[in-house]
Amino acid sequence: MRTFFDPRQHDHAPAMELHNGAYVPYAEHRGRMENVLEALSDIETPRDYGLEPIRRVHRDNYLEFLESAHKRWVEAGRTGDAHGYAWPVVGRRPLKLNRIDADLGQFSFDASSPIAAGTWSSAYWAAQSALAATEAVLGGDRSAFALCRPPGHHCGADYLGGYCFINNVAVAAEAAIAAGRKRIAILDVDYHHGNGTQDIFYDRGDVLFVSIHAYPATDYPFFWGHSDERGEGAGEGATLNLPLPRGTDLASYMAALETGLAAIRAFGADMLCVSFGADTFAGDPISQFALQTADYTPIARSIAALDLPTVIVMEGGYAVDALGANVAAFLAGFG
Ligand code: SP5
Ligand code: ZN
Repeated sequence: MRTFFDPRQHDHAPAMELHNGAYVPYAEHRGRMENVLEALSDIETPRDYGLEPIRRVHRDNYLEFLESAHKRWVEAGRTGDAHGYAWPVVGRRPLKLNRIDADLGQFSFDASSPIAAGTWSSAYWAAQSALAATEAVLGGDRSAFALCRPPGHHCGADYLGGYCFINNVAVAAEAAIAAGRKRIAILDVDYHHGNGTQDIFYDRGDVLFVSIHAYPATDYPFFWGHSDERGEGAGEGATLNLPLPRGTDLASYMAALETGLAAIRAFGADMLCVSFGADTFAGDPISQFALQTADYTPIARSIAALDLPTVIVMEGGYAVDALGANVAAFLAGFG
């Protein structure tokens, strides 16, 4: 399977994140990719598809903010990574506030996703990797893998969060639609609910979003991913959330997966995009499912049995020493 990664995706290097009331080392670090790159061979760098495909997903004011935020942070006399501390919980009027702290609150939803000097470059090239994998599949490959870092599924059209800045899987889906595909299914198998992807396509009938994740009553991102969220307007019924309890093992995971796959079959997709997070692994330091490395192969085999052209996009996975093996086990299921 062709695999895409750009070395500029390493540039994003926030130092710390807020976790349980203390600053701890940033979990989504470049060592993750280094472990995966060692486990895979024949990595290709993407070509540059430009900003246009990213603008199909994200609002211009958000992209302008993201590209300039760290520079504005430095100009404001700050050191370290750009970080919000006030959020407009009640409502978000389209205010034009010329204060970096206000904009950090306006365009984010959590306190664990700092913007560092290299963030824009890395997020841009992660999206280009997703576009290269999409181009491979549109060109006739059965499947392709975008080794995206930073990940993307937590960020929406105009907000970042959850270590995510550009929604790579949404960029891939929109690129496929722009190339003439009519109905796209997105299957999100990261441990956390893909709230950004859900928001982006919530009122769309041409993109089915199916997510298997930890119950948002116990796990991040809390405010999305509940089973009664089913889409709205033209998108009503085109969102399917399948939350599972902490401790979930392969048997109960597979039961939920079969439910999700049946929905994808019924939808009649002409292409599949998979948000693959390996944070469902038993040894993940921030997650609580019980999947083993070998489990990723039968999971992937079931997904491959949909027999759809498939773009696989990397999301989370923080058990760094096992990450390459877990990714390789998943990709092996696509044979
Ligand atoms: C893409 C993805 O998997 N994002 C997950 C975001 C979860 N963020 C909230 C959990 C914070 C846990 N921080 C632990 C840091 C340990 N160094
Ligand atoms: Zn995750």
